[in-house]
Amino acid sequence: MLTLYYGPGACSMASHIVMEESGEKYEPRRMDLAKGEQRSEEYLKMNPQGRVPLLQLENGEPLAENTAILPYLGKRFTLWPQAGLAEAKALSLIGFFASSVHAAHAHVGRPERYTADPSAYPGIKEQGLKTFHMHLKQIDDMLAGREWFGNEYSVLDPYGFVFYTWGVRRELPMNELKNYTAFKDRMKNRPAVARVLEDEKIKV
Ligand SMILES: N[C@@H](CCC(=O)N[C@@H](CS)C(=O)NCC(=O)O)C(=O)O
Repeated sequence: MLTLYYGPGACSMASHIVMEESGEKYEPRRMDLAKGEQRSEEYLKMNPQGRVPLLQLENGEPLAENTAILPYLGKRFTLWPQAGLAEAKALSLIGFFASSVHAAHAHVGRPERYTADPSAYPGIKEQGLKTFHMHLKQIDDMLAGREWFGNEYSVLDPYGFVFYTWGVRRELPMNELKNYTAFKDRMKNRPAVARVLEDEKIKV
């Protein structure tokens, strides 16, 4: 059985939704990130980065990073765009989400990663929020005239959904992003998404 280590409201929500969508029995392991459970000696042995998500495979092997976990789960549960260019585009979007959108948000929540000078935190947070908001607008444009990020529902959608919830958390004017908001409503209508939102106690 697969084991998923996740933190409520974290980027691991994407894998959490995928596991719920899959219908496969799995072991969800909730981590209290505020308490630092991700930095316990035992957890660091599995993921030296001290981050979620972490997927533990049936043979005990750990797999870290959204960029690897989501394609792996997508292929396992046929939630992955298979055709040549569709797959390349999926990887392109996952790369953008992980390295640009998530990274911009990290400047808001974790300014200490980017400077040793606490007096610089406000400027880093402010610019991070601006960049994050700019990326959310780009995502809104990508969704124009589309139901899902790919031609069909896939692992890209739960990942894209996470950043909407973060926009709400940071009190950005998300309702102005019409395509993204309609996408969020479609996601919320999926029973697996509703279960995860309830479990992680996320209002969106
Ligand atoms: N590059 C990693 C980033 C994972 C990541 O930053 N996870 C955050 C939650 S969204 C985390 O575990 N934070 C805990 C910490 O930084 O201590 C990925 O995409 O999987």
